[in-house]
Amino acid sequence: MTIDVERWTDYLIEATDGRRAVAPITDTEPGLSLDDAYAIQDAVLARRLASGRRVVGAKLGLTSVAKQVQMGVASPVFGWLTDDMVLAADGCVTLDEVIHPRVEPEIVFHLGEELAGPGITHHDVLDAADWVTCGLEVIDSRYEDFRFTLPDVVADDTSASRFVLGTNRISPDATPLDLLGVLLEVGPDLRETAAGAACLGHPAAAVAALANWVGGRGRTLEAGWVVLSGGLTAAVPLAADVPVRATFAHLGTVAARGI
Ligand code: OOG
Ligand code: MG
Repeated sequence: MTIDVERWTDYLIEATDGRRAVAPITDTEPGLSLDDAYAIQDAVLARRLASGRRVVGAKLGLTSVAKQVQMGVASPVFGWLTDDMVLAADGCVTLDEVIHPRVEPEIVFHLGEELAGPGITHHDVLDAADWVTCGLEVIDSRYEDFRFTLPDVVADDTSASRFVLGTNRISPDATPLDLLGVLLEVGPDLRETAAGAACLGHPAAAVAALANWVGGRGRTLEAGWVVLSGGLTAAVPLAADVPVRATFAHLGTVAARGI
């Protein structure tokens, strides 16, 4: 590895804490590899944990064609969720604390048992999860205009910023998750529609892939964690006082708004 991991870790933490978008790392380091990027992601997380944060789960990103097309990056990615990212059930996001937030609807798993890859299948995920709910992820790329390449977005914890969960929890096998429809509304306007299958064919298959990827890096998905399986639609900007609402079949409604 030829890159200076500490330098880029400082760079991303300062952007987050200073609420200031910065140029993608690859503008300066065009050779940034995916391994370099995950090393920066790990170092950013380690700093956060050293300052008192706690991991509460993991996330997939760029698991739907809608997201891959919107961001111009055609490969799924993963990142980590910490306790400071959890929003109250009203989904209010203090806009002074973020840069340029966007919102996307996701199917969310809560793990009752750990998932240790490799070899995890989507059936293992359905067995290990004790409940499933809907969520809105608030992404907030630290890069100007959400402009990034695959290694850039990985280094930046895949734009993780905040998330809010719905209150309706169902058993993972209560209904076929690939057939769950979702409507995404901004204020009174219907903006996007999708089904669970938009997420790599089945959201549980995406979580299985995640368990296997992190397993390859010596990590497990732990009991008690939440896993965001990835945005089903393109993300929409979060503005002051305009509610963004996702309504899912069987899972109910979850909303977020900027304040
Ligand atoms: C990267 C994060 C993508 C998802 O669900 O697709 C993501 C981004 O779009 O900024 O979280
Ligand atoms: Mg997401």
